[in-house]
Amino acid sequence: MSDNNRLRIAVQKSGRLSDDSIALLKAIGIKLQIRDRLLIAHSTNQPIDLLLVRDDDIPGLVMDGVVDLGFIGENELEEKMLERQAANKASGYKALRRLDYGGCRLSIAVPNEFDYQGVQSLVGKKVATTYPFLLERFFKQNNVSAQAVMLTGSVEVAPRAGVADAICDLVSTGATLEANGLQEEEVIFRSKAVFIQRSEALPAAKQALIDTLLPRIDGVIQAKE
Ligand code: PRT
Ligand code: ZN
Repeated sequence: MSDNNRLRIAVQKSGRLSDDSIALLKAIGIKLQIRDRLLIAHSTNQPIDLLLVRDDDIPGLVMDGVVDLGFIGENELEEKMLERQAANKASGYKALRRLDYGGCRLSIAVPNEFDYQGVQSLVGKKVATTYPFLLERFFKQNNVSAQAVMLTGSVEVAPRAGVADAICDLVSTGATLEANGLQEEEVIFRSKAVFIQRSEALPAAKQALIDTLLPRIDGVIQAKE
């Protein structure tokens, strides 16, 4: 069993947020020994353990109080919060710091030949996405009656495959959209990585440790500016 006195931090195991999150922890003085394939990594100089998981799992681990802290993209966090609210599951968390990496936007894009005249052009259309709750919230806020079609991957090929009329996906440089003959039309959410804590109060010693980490994170971010 795990030692309950050690701070548990969920970090993406492998992906766009992994290296920056682990580099940040190292930069604030946490020594880590990370071995491939292992779910847990222990710090050798602090009472801290990392849980290395898929990013999709991180909001739920924090909201269920399985871990104390997590590094996650705001897009994934907000989507999971809406999903859990709809299912009446715990969806609370505390955002501790917005970070300087993982920047992207969640955008609606249409095929180049689509005659887009604003959001009303989406009425009656199918929009493929991995973020159905964020997309449906956008539809509702804009009084658009359209259908979100859930795809966990290859969203950008959905229009060509005849599965959807448009897509709603993460964009950073825009190269993927361009390569797939898609035009970005609406930015529905802007995201960066965030450092979050479970909403339930922690034992004093754990909270005291977190309170020493935050100024060091601020220092690292400021030094890069
Ligand atoms: O395996 P696991 O589930 O952990 O990873 P994942 O494949 O779900 O996530 P990953 O590692 O791809 O992304 C993790 C997080 O990084 C996202 O949730 C965002 O918060 C952030 N992020 C930042 C991005 C991007 N930029 C990004 N460009 N996530 C994905 N993309 C993809 C996008 O989906 C599209 O396919 O990159 C492509 C677009 O990039 P451009 O540069 O061509 O516009
Ligand atoms: Zn994921």
